[in-house]
Amino acid sequence: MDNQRVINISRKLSYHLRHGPEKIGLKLDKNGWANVEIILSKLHITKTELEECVAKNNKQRFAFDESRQKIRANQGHSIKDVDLELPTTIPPKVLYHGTVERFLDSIMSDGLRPMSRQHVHLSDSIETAQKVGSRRGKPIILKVDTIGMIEDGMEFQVSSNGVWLTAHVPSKYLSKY
Ligand code: HQG
Repeated sequence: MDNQRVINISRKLSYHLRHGPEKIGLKLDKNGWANVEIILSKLHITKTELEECVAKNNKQRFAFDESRQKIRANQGHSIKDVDLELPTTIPPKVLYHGTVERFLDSIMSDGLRPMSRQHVHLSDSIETAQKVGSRRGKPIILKVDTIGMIEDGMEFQVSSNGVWLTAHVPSKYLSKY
């Protein structure tokens, strides 16, 4: 498949597996898994094409189950009922979040909120945070003091594609990089 087709299919997968499964008559189970056959028929693609999209996705956004009959998104869901059941994990001492200037006042008073997603998304690399922030303009990188958060009882999970997730980062754990 050419790259553009891989990207187009991946965008549809991202949308249906994280935000709007019902738009194509798909159901996600409580752990976010969807039936591969239904996706193939609704998106008019072959299993080989789907497998290529999963393998080539630049952020490894999707995963098959062992039987390869189910697929789910590794992170980024807005659907409240989906629980990926990721274990609580100790992160590196510092994590990063890329954002833009216009959100800073609000973030510094209210902390980082999940907004429309289930979790706040953080990364262990400055480079990734820069890419995430650049989606919205000139990136501003915030450092998250994870040690302080853990001491105060907050928890982290890491998705299988390496995105760190948490419920809320109060502003006292945030500083500008
Ligand atoms: C901001 C992409 C005002 C936050 C990326 C961000 C990532 C606040 C935006 C993943 C705020 C939410 C997630 C507050 C947070 N006041 N603004 N209190 N708290 N914000 O897209 O982290 O391609 O939901 O800074 O690569 O940008 O989808 O989060 O700018 O990994 O796989 O509100 O999405 O991955 O935006 O990106 P998002 P994000 P995928």
